[in-house]
Amino acid sequence: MPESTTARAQDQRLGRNDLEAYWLPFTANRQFKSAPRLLVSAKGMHYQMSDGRTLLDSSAGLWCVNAGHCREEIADAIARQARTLDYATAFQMSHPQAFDLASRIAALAPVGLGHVFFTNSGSESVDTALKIALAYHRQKGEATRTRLIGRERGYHGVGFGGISVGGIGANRKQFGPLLAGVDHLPHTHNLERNAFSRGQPEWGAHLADALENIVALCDASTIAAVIVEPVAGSTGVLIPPKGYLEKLRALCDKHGILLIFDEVITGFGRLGAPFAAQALGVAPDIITCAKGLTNGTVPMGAVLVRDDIHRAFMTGPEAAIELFHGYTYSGHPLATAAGLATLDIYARDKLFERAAEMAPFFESAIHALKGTRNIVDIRNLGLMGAIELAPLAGKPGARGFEAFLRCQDKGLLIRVTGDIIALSPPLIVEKQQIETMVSILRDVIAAL
Ligand code: PXG
Repeated sequence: MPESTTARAQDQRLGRNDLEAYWLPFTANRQFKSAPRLLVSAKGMHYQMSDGRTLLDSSAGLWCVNAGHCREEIADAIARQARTLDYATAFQMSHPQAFDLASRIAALAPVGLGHVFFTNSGSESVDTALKIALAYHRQKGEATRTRLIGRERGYHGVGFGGISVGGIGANRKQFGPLLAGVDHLPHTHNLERNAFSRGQPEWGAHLADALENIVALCDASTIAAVIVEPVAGSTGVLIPPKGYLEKLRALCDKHGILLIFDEVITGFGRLGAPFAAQALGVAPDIITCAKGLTNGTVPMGAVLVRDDIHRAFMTGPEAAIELFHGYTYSGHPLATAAGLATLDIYARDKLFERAAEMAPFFESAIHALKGTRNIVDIRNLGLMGAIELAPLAGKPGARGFEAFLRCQDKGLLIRVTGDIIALSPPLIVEKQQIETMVSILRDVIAAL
C-alpha cells in the first residue's frame, strides 16, 4: 500500500475504534483523546500526521532518533533478523550479534569501560546500573555501601530505583516510600547567575561540594554511588557548570564512591562525541544508555561498566552465576540488529562529528531568539538546547503547552517540559532546518 493510503486507512480505523483502551504514558489522557495527535509515518527529519500535516522533528522523537527517521539500512537489518533468528534464549545461551554489538559499543566508550550489560530501556539501564553498583561494593567486602545519591531535577526513568534517585517530585509522590537510603544533590540550574549562557555556564562548580555534606552526615562507608545526567535532559536541558562534573569526579574518587553518568539522552553523539563523558572530558565508572543506541527503532538499553568493576564479579567457582540480574530480552536479536545497523550509520555518515560541527551554528541560531517576548533563558550544548519561557501567572506549564500546540499548527514538533522548550534535533539536521525551527519558534513565542 502506498504510504498515504496506509495513513488514511489507519485514520479511518481510529475513527471507528474506541480510543478508550490505550492508557497513554506521561500524557493528559482525557485531553489527548478529545483531540488525538497521531503520527502515521516518518522520514528523515519529518513526521507525517494522520490529518496530513507534516512536522519538522526538533526533538529526534523523544531524544532517540539521532540518525533521522526510517533509515532503510536499519529497517532492512531488523526485517532480515526477524526472519533469521527471531529470539535467542538469553540466559545461559546467546547469539553472535549480541557479542558484536557489545564490542562495538565498548569501542566507542571511554577507555576502560569495556563491558556491556544489555537492557530494554533507559529505565532498566538505570536500575541495572544501581544494582551493579550495590553488588560491586558487596563483592569487594564493602557491603555497608548501600546509599545512592541522585540530584534534584534528575530524570532516571520510571523504575523504583530510577524514581528514587530521580529529582522530579511529580514522578515520585504517587508511589509511596520508594528506595530507602537515597539522598539528593542540589540541581545546578540558576537563572540569576547563568541566564543566556552559551555552552557550559561559568557559575556553579561549587554545587558539587554538597556531596561532602552528605558524606559528613552519612559517612563515605555507607555510600555506593552518585548518579547524574551529565546534561539533565528531561527537566529542561540543564547544562553542567564549568568544573562541576570534574569536582564530582574528584569527590567520588576521594571517598570511594562510584560515579554513574546517565547518558540515555547524551549517549550516541548528542554532544558531538560518542558519549558526554568524552565531550566533557570526565570519565564515570558506569554509563547508562538507550535511545540512540538503536536510533529509537527497537527498544534497547545498555550499561557500560569499568573493566575492574566487571572483574570484581568474575571470581568464585566458574559455574556460579556472577550477577543475579537480567531480562528475557537482554540482547534481543532484533535490537542487536538495529543497534549494529545504527552504529554503522553513525560511523559511515560521521554523525557524531557532524553534531560537533553543527553545534556552533545551532548555538548562534537559538541565541538569536534573545529579546523575544516571554523568553527568560536560552542555553545549549552540542545539539541540545532549551528556551525557557516565563510562566503564566498561576498557571505553570500552560504557556509551554500552548507553544507546543501552536508550533504543531505551523509544522514544527517541539518537546516541552513545563514552560521549557527542549530542542534536540536528529544529528542529520541541516542549517536551513535549524533556521526554520527558530523562525517558527520566534513567531509562536512572541504571540503567546
Ligand atoms: N535516563 C534518562 C537520562 C532519560 O532521559 C531515561 C533514563 C528512561 O528511559 P526510558 O527508555 O525508560 O524511557 C530517560 C528517558 C522528555 C523525555 O522529553 C525524556 C525521556 C523519556 C521520555 C521523554 O523529557 N528520557
